[in-house]
Amino acid sequence: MNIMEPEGIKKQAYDEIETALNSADLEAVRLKYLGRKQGKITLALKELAGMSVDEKRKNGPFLQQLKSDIESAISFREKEIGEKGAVIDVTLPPKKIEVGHLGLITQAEDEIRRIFEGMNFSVIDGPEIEEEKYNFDSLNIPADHPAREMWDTFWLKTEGKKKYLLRTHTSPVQIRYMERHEPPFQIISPGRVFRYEATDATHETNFHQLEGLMIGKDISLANFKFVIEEFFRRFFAGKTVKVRFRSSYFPFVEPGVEVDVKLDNAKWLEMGGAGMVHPNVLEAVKYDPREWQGFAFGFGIERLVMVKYGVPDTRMFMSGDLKFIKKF
Ligand code: YSA
Repeated sequence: MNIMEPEGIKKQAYDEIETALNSADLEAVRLKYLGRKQGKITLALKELAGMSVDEKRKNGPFLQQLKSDIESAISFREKEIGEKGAVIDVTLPPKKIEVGHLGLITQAEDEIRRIFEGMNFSVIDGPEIEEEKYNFDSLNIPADHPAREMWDTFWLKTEGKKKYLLRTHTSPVQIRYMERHEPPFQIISPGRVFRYEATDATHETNFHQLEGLMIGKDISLANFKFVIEEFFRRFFAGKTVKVRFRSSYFPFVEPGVEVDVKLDNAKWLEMGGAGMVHPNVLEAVKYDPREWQGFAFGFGIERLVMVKYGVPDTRMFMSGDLKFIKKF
């Protein structure tokens, strides 16, 4: 070391200490300057022995000070690294960040929305925590009605006179909408529903439904048939789907049907229920059933997606299985 340039040495040592990223880097700096055999400062101190008294007086204290300054700087940096943990080296190539994407059900909901908006339907929303009145009573299913057993219910706490539950279907949205709007209109409402029931390949406790409602003058089941077949044609684009309507019963429609779909060689799968809105339901929202009629339907979104993409088990949607999620 040229002891005539101690300021340059100090600056260089400080730079190296400051840019040290971990304790191994710091140890290398310590050895370079303070190492017992080859350390630059150590060697310079050893050189003092061969110097005159005047030179010793001139350089000795300064070198001692430099040694102690470097020691302090190293221990300060050591603490800093310890507190921060590993210091980020911005020159290293970054870790590959995996970008997430919308889940299959959300993607399907978006597609369903677009198709129905294209047929002039409005998209509306409703609450998942629902009042008994909207989930059942106003849909022509009073407390003692045996049809309540069709929907195994997660009941929530009663507040005052109001009984709350996790909605078992999206049909309460029909009532909420009709209470606030005058016909004619056509709406859909996709959303999450809950049922307290045993699960299997086609049943989950937590799934999604697509509600639809069209009210106007002279609306008939033929209108429903056209709308739903047109929806299937667009949703299952390019695939041959067969649709069948079976007579069925829901207290809020008369007549009622169930709709099954079959793709190519697959089995028939029940997609949902539908029918002409029951006069009692229309009267409950103060519509005159002699003037206004309409159809309503409720489809399982998971079921639609199962048919479209050949998903064999509805429980896969909620499994969190990354292999399944990344496929779509
Ligand atoms: C009927 C007539 C209307 O005018 C309007 C709507 C409806 C449908 C009615 N609200 C309802 O919920 N009927 S349903 O109990 O038969 O369910 C409709 C569809 O939801 C089923 O056909 C099925 O596709 C799906 N579904 C029902 N339970 C399910 C399920 N999907 C997954 N897991 C479950 N546990």
